[in-house]
Amino acid sequence: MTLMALPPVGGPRVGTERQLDLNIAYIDGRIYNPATGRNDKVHLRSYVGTETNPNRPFVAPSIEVTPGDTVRITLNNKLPTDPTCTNYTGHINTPHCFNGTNLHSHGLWVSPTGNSDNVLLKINPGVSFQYEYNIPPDHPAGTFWYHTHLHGSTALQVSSGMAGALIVRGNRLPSEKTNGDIDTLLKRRDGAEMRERVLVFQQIQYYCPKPNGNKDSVWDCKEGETGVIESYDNFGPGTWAASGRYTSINGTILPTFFAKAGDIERWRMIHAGVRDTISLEFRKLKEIAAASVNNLKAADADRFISENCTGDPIPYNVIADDGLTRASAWPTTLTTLQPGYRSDALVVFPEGGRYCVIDTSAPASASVTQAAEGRQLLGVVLATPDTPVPNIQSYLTDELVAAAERTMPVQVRAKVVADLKDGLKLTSFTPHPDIKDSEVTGKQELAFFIQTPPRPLAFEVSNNLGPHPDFKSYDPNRIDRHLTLGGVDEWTLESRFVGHPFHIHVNAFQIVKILDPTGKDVSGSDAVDDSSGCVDPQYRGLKGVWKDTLWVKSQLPPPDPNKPTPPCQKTVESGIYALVVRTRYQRYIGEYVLHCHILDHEDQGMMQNVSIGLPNGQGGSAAVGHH
Ligand SMILES: [Cu+2]
Repeated sequence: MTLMALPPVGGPRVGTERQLDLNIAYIDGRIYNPATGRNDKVHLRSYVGTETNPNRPFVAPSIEVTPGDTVRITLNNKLPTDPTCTNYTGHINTPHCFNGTNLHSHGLWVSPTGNSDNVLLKINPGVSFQYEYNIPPDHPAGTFWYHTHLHGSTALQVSSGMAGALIVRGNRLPSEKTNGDIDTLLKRRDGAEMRERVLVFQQIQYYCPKPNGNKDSVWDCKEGETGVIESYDNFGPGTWAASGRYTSINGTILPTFFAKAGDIERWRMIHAGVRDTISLEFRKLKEIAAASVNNLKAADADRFISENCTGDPIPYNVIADDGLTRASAWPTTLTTLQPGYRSDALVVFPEGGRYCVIDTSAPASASVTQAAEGRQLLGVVLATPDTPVPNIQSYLTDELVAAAERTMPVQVRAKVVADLKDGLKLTSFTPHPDIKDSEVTGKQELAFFIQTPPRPLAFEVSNNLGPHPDFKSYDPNRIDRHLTLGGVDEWTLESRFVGHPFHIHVNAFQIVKILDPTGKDVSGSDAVDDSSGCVDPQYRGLKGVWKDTLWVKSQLPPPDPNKPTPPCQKTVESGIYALVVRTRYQRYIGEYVLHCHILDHEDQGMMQNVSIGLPNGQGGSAAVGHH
């Protein structure tokens, strides 16, 4: 499988307006299945953009915008009529209205109300609606994404591939007073832009219903059968591994990327999947193994990687998390991407040859599946030879310093260069100033929880972390938190039952500290998080980083007494993590949501309504909205 770049779709540009039509309809297509070597027939809901590549329908078109743009996206819901959208009598937290939809611009700092990033809207079959995102001129440039977000059908539609990249490009240079866009630094010696790849990772977990109703064999799609996603019954713990499906990249399974040794590439990675944590690593692939990659069963991938993806992992540098440029590049060999995360990395393939792009193993408590995961192959890079790069870190530093000396304004040039030479600091490119202790005006507490049998299964959120947390499932008619515009809250996030990725709309947050169950801060640059019994690298270096989605790690359920305890699986006794983050409520008012980004948990109730109101002038918040 060869991967072409996604064609950017900004739609026709009129002044600072951009327009795009997205039709939502069932599409018949094919998805490559490495286990059988066949292209499985699938019948899935999909976004159909005016310029979508017909060969890769199950990833939405990339949208590119610049700060100051008005983006109009018209959703035309052409799915069949669905009585569970119009005459629903069931429970709000039972998945329903699979043909209803709406749109969320994940990570954008725009209004959450009216016809903007309003996920409380419902676009039923047969209805068209035009969203309007007014992207403010001071919006950070970075890697964002969009996806469907109707409570009750979110996981089903995103798992069908209804997600795409939303890239904000900026050309603002830093000055003595204001920070600039990292885009202005990433230039080659010849003045051209550094090479860039937009990578949308998706986990399309289609199944093939059997005529005899057998549920165990639904992952085995025979010739002539059609893969669908029409139920939540096949979501849940263990199903991803059982399905044998692969994480796709830009709609392609096991793609090949063509690169040149020594080029600095910006990988804009978006975890648009729901089912599986991605721990990204690059290793050299033995030449002799290259041919066998295309017929690789997911269950055999771990063995394949051990035998063929040899050598040390390739070091690379993360420069932005969730689209927001870091104060310092993070040198690593492994990045943990949870559902909803973005990661911008500068990657250099040090010599010619083939490289494995690997989703490496993660400890159980670090992953969506809540099980110690085997490794998966995501794709292969074919790098043409050039002058080898023996030391990536010093090479990257030299190239970025050279870029800064050519491109940065004279007033800030010395600072930017000194920063780069001091461990690749990027302090002239961060979008938000740090939130100091003195700025904090209030606090919020949040805990996630899943009620399990013998009690009825329920997906819940609490507003307090005390001994008697008030766990509640989502109620569309209840505002769970009243926040005040201009306020700055310190939030403490916990999970009382397995891990969940916390996501809040509108305003990003800054990570203050992440305490493991013993009270040790595991977010420092040299911290070691080994509370699960294995080293988990995902929190290291996150102190001070801005994000909009963050994994809230927790204890695991008690092990099955009839099975041996797997490695890396300390359980209830090991307690819970406390994540402390701060956020400013700036510019926008109205109602919006926070939720778990394992989207089937969200659909089943792990979500809250929050409202930002104007200050009432008396130290409180004035009521807003219809409640
Ligand atoms: Cu969850």
